[in-house]
Amino acid sequence: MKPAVKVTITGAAGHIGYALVFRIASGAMFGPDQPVILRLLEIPQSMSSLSGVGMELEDCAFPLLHDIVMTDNPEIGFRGTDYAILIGAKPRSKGMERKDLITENAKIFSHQGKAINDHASRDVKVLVVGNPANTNALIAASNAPDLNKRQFTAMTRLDHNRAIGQLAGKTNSLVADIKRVTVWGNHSMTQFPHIDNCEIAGKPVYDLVSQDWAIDHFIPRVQRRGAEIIEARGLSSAASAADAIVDHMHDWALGTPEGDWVSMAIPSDGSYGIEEGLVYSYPVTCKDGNYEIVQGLDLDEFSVSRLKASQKELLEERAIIQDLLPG
Ligand code: NAX
Repeated sequence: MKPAVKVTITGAAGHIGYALVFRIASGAMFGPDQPVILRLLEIPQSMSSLSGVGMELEDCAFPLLHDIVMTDNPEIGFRGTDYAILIGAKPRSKGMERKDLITENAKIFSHQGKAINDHASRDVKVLVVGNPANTNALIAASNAPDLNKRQFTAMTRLDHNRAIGQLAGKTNSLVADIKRVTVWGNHSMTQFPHIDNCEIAGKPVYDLVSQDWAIDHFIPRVQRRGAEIIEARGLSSAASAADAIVDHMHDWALGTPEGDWVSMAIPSDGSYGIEEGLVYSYPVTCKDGNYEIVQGLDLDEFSVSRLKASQKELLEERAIIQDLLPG
């Protein structure tokens, strides 16, 4: 049997954490032959609730789950970890300005970036989910000088999956037949779900839907899907977010299928004119634990303007937390 991989999950007692940990322990993330050790990190106030999650994990008797560590100490939580999934974040409270939310969360992610730098495996792969996810990933990466910035990513896979879901519904197609969807930019309302390169069952997408539909219905629907779910459930997305986390880490570690790509927010290398260093969502392919940006896609004027709008928002977010970026 393979040696167990260590997976740290922050905010493990929260809504997304509760929907996620059982799937990782069952083998959904790394496959049915890969044992896992879960390191669950919470804040002191949530440790009692976390102990209940731990009991339920034990009660599942997952054959692949070799150990569970539960802690409110980041040093212990990140010790030797191979995969770090940073979900725990401060929610926006009543009357809180967006700027305050960004600043409050920046403190958490700078602290956790340092702890990952000092205690995690040198090959750790980090996924930031807690919002504002792209900027939190930038802060965490900037506070981990001994690691490569490429080891820090943020999640736009839920947006990517939402885009595929909308296309499947509209065209009455199978999800498995939809290829080459991209979500560019920030995980926010400025994200740009983009289907110009998409194929459905081998046909160009615009044989099946019009460009007007894409601009007037599809893009805003995907951008607002989170709000639509909150309105319906009275709670934000949890199971679908957990599913997207499984997909993101699975594909990063084990690879993307031939002929397709996925969306990941990663430190920009300047591709497509985006400022180097910003954590920006691109189309990527993954192989052997690495990712590469898909190059050479044609972008029309409308698309370029959407990419720039999301970049502008990320630059504004970065300006708010500039003093937490060392150097
Ligand atoms: P919950 O409030 O249910 O859970 C958050 C958990 O994090 C709580 O148990 C809390 O005790 C813990 N926590 C807070 N600060 C912590 C810290 N410093 N260290 C460790 N744990 C800490 O929120 P949930 O619905 O699970 O959402 C979590 C985050 O995901 C939010 O920031 C949310 O906005 C974000 N999302 C991001 C998505 C994405 O696609 N990138 C989609 C889903 C979600 O909205």
